[in-house]
Amino acid sequence: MNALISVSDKTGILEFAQALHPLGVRLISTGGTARLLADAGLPVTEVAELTGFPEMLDGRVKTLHPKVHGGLLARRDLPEHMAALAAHGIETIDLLVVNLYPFEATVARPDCTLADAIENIDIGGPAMVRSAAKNWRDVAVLTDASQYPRVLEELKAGGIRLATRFELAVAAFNRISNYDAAISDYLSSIEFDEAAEVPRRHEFPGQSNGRFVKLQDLRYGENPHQSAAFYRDLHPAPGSLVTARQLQGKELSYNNIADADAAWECVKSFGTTANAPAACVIVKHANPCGVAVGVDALDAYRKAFQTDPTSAFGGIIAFNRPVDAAAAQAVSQQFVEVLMAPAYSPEALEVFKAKANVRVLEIPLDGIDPAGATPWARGLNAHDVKRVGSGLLIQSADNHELQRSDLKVVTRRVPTEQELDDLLFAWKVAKFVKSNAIVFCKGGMTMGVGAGQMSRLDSARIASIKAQAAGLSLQGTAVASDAFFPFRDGLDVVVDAGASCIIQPGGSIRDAEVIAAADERGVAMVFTGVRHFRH
Ligand code: 93A
Repeated sequence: MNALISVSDKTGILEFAQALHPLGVRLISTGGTARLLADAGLPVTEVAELTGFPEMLDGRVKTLHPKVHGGLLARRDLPEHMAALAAHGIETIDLLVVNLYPFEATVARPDCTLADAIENIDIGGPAMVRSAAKNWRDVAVLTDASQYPRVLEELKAGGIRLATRFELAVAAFNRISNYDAAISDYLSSIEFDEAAEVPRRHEFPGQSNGRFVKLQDLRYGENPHQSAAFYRDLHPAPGSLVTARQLQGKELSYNNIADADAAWECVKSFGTTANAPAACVIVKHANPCGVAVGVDALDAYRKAFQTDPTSAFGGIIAFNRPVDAAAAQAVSQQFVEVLMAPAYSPEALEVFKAKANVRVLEIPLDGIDPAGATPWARGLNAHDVKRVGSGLLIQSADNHELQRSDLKVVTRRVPTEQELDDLLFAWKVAKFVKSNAIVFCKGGMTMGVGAGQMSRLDSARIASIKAQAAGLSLQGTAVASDAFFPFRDGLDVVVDAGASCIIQPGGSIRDAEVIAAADERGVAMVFTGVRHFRH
C-alpha cells in the first residue's frame, strides 16, 4: 500500500507515519515532509524520485505529475485503467495525506502583502485532494490531523471502511471549497494598488462572498415539525455568538440560538471592555424583558430581573462581564434556559453544576477592537439578511450608535443630566426591542417594555401595564420610542403613566402637535434623528 504524505502543518504527522510504517505502508513524500520523516529514521521515497522530475519553480511544481495523479485517479475495478497504469509504469496511491499551504493564516496577518498571499495559494495540494476524493472508493484522503487516529485504528483492524472513505472525501471537498472561498474572499476584498506594500482591504475576508460553515444540525426548527441547522460565517466576527463554547447543559435549540443572539448583541452594546458598566439582559421570545446596568454583574442582574419577573422565567440571560459566584447564585434561583458571559469564576461554574440542564455559554470578548475600522473588527455583523419568498433582503446591519451630542431638545423643558442618562439607556434598549417598541427606564434599568405591537399606542399601554404588574412605579421615568409618535395619543399614554422625559426620532408630519403636547404636559423631549425599526 502506497501513502503520499504532503503537509504544511506537520502536527502529528511523524507519529502517524511511524504508525503506518510497521503496517507495511510505503511512504512517499514531498521535500519538507520527506525530510522530517527521514530525519526520524523512516524510509521515505521522495516524490521527485517517483516522478523522475525534481521539485521545480520554488516548489510550485512538486506533485503535478501523471505519476501522482494517475496513481490517485485510476479506478482499480476497471482493467483498462489498471492496464494504462502498467503501460506507463505508474503505481497506485491508496492513501493521501495533505494539508494545504496556510493561506487563511497568512492573510490574517496584518502585514501580509499581496505577494505573500499569492505564494500561499496551494495548487498541487488541492489538485491531489480532489483526485483522491473523486476516487474515494479506492483512495482514502486525509486533510486534517484530527482524522489520523480513526484511520489508523481502521487500518489496524483490517482496512479503512468504505463509509469512512466517503466521509473523508466529503470532508476533503468541504476543505477545498472553504480554501477556495478564502482565496476568493481575500482577493475580492483588496484594493489593487501596484505601489502599496500591504494592500488595503475593503472588508474582512469572508464578508464579501457570504460563505458559511455548518456548525451542527439542530433537533428541529422554530417548531418540532421544522428541520433546522446552525451555520456560521467562514470568518466569524470576534465575540459573536457563533464563537461560543458551551460549558454545560442541554443541546441548544433553534429558538435558544435566536434568543441568545438577541440577548448577546444587546448586552454587548453596553460595552465589551473591562471599564464598561456591568450589564445584564434577559430575553424572552426575541425581546428583552429586563435590561440593567449596575455596579457589578449581581447588581445588574437583580435590576434586570425586577423589570418583569414573570417573563424572565425560562429566560435567556447575558452578561458583558465575567459571572462570579454571587451573580451565579442569584441567577440559579430562577429557571434559566441559556446563560452567556465572557467568562465564569470556578465558583460560579460550581453553582451551575447542580443545574445540569442550564446551557452555559462562554463567549470571549477580548478579540473585539472597539476602535476597529470595520464592523467585523468591532465584533459586529456587517450585514443583516432576511429570506422573502424566493428572494433575499440584504441590508447593512443596524450598527448606529447614538452620541449625546446627536440629541436635539425640542421642548421648553430640558432634560436633567440624570434624565439624559436614562434616555440614552432607554434608547440603547429600544434598538433591540421588536417594533413598535416603547421602553420605560429609570436609574439604569428597564421599568416597562412594550414590544412588537401593530400600534405604538398599544405598545405604550402594554409597557405601562407590565410595569404595574411588576410593582414598579413609572413616576419620573424616561421613555424611548423606536420610531416617531404619529399622533399625540401615544405621548399622552406614557406621560399619564408617569414618564417625565421622552426620546424618539422625530420626523412625523405631526411633530409640532406632539411637541406642543409634551410642552403642555410639562415633559422634556429629545429627537435623535435616527430610528431603530426591528421587525
Ligand atoms: O506549490 S504547490 O501548489 N505545487 C505542488 O505541486 C504541490 N504539491 C504539494 N504546493 C504543493 N504541495 C503542498 O506542499 C502541499 O499541499 C503541502 O501543503 C505542502 C507540503 O510541502 P513540504 O512537504 O515540502 O513541506
